Amino acid sequence: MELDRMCRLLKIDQPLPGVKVVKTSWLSACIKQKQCVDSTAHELDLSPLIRKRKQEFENDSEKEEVNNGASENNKEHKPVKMWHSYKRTKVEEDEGVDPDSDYAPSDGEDPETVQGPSTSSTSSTSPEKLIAKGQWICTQSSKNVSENMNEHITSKLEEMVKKYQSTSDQWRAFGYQKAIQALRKHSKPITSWEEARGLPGVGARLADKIWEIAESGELRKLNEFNADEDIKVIELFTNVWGAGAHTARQWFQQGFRTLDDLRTKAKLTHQQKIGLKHYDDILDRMPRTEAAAIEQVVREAAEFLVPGVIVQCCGSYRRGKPTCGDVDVLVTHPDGKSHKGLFSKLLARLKESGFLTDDLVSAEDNGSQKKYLGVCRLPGENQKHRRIDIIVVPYDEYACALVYFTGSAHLNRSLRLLAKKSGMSLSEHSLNTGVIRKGNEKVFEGTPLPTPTEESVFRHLGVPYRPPEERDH
Ligand code: DCT
Ligand code: MG
Repeated sequence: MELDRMCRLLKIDQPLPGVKVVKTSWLSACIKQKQCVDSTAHELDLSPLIRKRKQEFENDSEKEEVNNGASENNKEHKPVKMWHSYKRTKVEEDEGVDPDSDYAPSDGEDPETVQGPSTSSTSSTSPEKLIAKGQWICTQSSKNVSENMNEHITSKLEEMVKKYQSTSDQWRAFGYQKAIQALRKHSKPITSWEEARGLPGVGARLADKIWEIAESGELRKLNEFNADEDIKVIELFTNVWGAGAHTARQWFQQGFRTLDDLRTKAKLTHQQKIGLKHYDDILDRMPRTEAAAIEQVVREAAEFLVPGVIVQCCGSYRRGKPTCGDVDVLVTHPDGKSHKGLFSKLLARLKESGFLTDDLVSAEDNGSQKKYLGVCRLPGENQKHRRIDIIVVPYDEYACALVYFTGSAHLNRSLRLLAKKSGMSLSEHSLNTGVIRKGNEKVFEGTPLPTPTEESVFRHLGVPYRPPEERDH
């Protein structure tokens, strides 16, 4: 049976990780022997089919952005894994196989873009040369990004991305994201199928979809998704914090259809219980004034414990967004040592006052940085519960942590890729030079460059400095 046909019959988008597919001979053998026999001899090897399928998607959706020069582009959607790898692989306990694992090794760099030779080598290309060769997201101000002339199309494609993400179809999701990016950059509304097909990253099938929206304002496939009660339920479940697409699908397969079903019948992790308890609050974005008030609560507690401490709200808040999905608070101390021991004292104090209401990840160590993920609530009537992340970092990692935690995620991917292609390596800890890679593997970590300020990080990378408001890519 063809893989596509099998997926259609099973109503799945791709073979489920860890699920074996056996020939009917296995069933016959079980019946004959009146027991569940070992399936090994009867299993279908799906890997060539999966590879073929992946290749098809890549061919279709990852046509190189030749005109844009840098090959950074088509990898840009791949999630940066760092702190966030925790959220995906452990907290979400997603897939058994991390859907992103093909794309981002633990330091968050993209293995596919810089294919090192088989022997050890460093890339000798300077960032300036790389920048001169193509358009890098990180060299541009997000404010200069021209108006999206195809908003009517990209908004529908964005909905498709969400659907595919919740059904674990990462390849399709990437394909659509890539098309969205190309459409956003396109300086005029799409007026023909050929024009859509000519966009970088857009194959024939995606061009069909784009053209369908351009012509009719609708996308049948999206309407089908929206009408599909099963997908609605899976989406509802995917929005539980700590539940990924795989868990959502499992709950669905166990017969659960509502959040109440989950509350009363599902086996939930600690994080999922909290996610359910504050389901609506967590999904709701807060006004930036509220994020500022939350930052202030953390600042007062930290200042009480260690005078002179730096407490800075990063993420979308620092980028000047009017609303924030969560509050990302960075804490450090300019004396280089008083941050030590502060993490647990600060959390204890914030819990004591009732400000921190629920822990999601109470302490995650990342080198000399520490991170807390939880839920907080401002004092007073009618306050909502809000997601808060707190990181405490040593002062010598402050600038790199600040760049990372401010984001956007998209900008971070671009900066890291530029660093990688220039034989450097950027993380939330440091910017290293002289990194040696063998293929995708780092065989020598390199030497940290002095990065006292964010400006210095940008300068080493040959990228014009952008204030946070211009990093909202
Ligand atoms: N980050 C990253 N890669 C990711 C996710 C996040 O580099 N995959 C970085 C950049 C932003 C920072 O971490 C905080 O992340 P979020 O809080 O998830 O994003 P945000 O930009 O603050 O947006 P939101 O308003 O939704 O919180
Ligand atoms: Mg945030």
